[in-house]
Amino acid sequence: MNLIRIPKSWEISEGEVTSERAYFNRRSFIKSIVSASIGASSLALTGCESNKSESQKALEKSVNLPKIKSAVKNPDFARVDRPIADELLAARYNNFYEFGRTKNIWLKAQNLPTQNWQVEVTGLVNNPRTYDLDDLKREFPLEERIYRFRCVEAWSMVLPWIGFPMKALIAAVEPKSSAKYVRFTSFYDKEITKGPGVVFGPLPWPYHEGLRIEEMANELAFFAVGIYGHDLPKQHGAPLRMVVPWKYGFKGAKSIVKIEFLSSQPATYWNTIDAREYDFEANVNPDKPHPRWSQAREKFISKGPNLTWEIKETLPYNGYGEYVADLYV
Ligand SMILES: Nc1nc2c(c(=O)[nH]1)N[C@H]1C(S)=C(S)[C@@H](COP(=O)(O)O)O[C@H]1N2
Ligand SMILES: [Mo]
Repeated sequence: MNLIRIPKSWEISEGEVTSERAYFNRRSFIKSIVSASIGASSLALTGCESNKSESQKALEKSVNLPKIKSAVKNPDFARVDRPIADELLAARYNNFYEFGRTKNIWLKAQNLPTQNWQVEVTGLVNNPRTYDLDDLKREFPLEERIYRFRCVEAWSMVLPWIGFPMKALIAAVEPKSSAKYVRFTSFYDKEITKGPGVVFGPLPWPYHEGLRIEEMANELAFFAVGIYGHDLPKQHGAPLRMVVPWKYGFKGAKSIVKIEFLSSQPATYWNTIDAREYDFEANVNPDKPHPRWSQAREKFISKGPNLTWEIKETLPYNGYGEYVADLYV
């Protein structure tokens, strides 16, 4: 298909080289460009290039997880106008900075300790509670939702999440009227994750994100515990991650350990690093360029096993305006 293209150098600077990577030194910057273009034509994207089949087996194992049989397909989100991403491609093209700066962290992310996971829900609520993962899966009916996903770096995919709407958790914990914002905090243990600690200054770990409470209550806002019919692979943010499909991907914090209801707007990870480049709201908007590149178009990734894409127009609110536009009048 003629829309599938090999990246030209100007496109690489827009997408493969992550905005975030501007914080890192020039050497790894250049190495990343080289490995990204090699990656586009070879299957093995792991450190172990000499043994492709071992790496391929490890990748397949990372997604070979228990099926979630109880999830029902939500008919409102049963399809979008473009195909779901190849599962193994989505599983080796991730952002998870705790494990490193490149897209290729899936193998390192297998060190994430997900057993006996607990999520503390606290702050301005009537029913604070610490849930373990089985509580969440049992108490909140699980559904499958196929959503568009758009990274601020201008690549996009369609992903089939399994989980439950955030508004169900809101109903369970009963926020007080003073609760206006919510902070979501990711797992962090630098002995385990070993990602970049310091760049120009210390990075503001743990990864943390925030929403206005009305945004969290919106029909679309979702907690994922699964993807592609099974439990969430570690590289996608196991065992619980946020999915807010009308916002850039960085708003969707992975591997959530804490959810706090607050009276004022919390600081967030990328916004703390560079407020000019990553605003708190971070709604997908083709008319609002990132300071260093346009957001008018995106590189839509779907087919595997190699990394290819089609250029598409970016949609306001990532195509979800009918659900969310009235939050921003
Ligand atoms: N804890 C944590 N959550 C994170 C990130 C991260 O580095 N750490 N990266 C974000 C970004 S920039 C994107 S695009 C998505 C990527 O999700 P995926 O790898 O499942 O596609 O995760 C988001 N959540
Ligand atoms: Mo992203």
